[in-house]
Amino acid sequence: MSDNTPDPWATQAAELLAIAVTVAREAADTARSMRAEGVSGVSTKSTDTDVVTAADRAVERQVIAALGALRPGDTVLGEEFGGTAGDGAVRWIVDPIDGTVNYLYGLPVYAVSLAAEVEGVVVAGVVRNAATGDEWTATLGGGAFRGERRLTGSAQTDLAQALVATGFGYDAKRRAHQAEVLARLITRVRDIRRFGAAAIDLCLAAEGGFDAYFEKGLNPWDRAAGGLIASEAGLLVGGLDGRPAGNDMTVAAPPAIFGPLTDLLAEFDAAGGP
Ligand code: LIP
Repeated sequence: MSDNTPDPWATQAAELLAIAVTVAREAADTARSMRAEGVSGVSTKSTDTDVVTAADRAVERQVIAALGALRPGDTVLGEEFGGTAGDGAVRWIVDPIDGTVNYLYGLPVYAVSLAAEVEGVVVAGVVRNAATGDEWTATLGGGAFRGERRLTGSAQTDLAQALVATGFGYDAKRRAHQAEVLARLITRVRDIRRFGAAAIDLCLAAEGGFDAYFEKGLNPWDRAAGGLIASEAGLLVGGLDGRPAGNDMTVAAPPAIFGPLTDLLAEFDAAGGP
């Protein structure tokens, strides 16, 4: 390939990101306008505190319809309606409203998260805070951005000085285990933050808003776009014991503290429990 021949992967990633941004912005407008009218259609899923609203469902339907028109044949995996049929190499992964409890209470920390996966690899992602309009994007190998600002993550080298974000599941038994882990970790780091939206947590870690983030129990839609944004900002993103990020654990941290943090989390059995 000559120097000025565009990389077909980069070209495809840029095209998919442009679609993701267009669709996510329209979806975020819907989420915000529905919130302004008041929350409706509230029901629960895995527990009495795991809520879903009419807006979650409406936004996901909107994303599915928009992608079906722009990219017929692609698959869409979403939090509320699962996977749609598709025959192409591209799968879209969407959380229509990540931070649903924040949305329910009117706290301005909830996002549309949309990622494009090609042959199993996330190559483009956007996270848009629907309440504030803050938007983070990334393409594989193309860097991570908040608006036009390139993100480089935290340069923290001392875990004891690290500001660490996390989150908790909806099941009381899992929360009890997570609280035990937190009680042991909190004396080993600067402080803890809990904002309630994994996709935004990963983006704030990408911009150095906190030094690191970890959470047990994230689904693909929580972490697909934010995980790419964090890794393209220079953070290591993975699980414990050298495993990739998954439902059992997602950790995002600068290289100097990723090992010490994951070692402590493994010692505290953070990926274990219910
Ligand atoms: C939320 C995550 C958050 C986690 C919450 C919840 P949802 O996703 O983004 O990190 O701590 O318990 O799972 O339910 O708002 O889409």
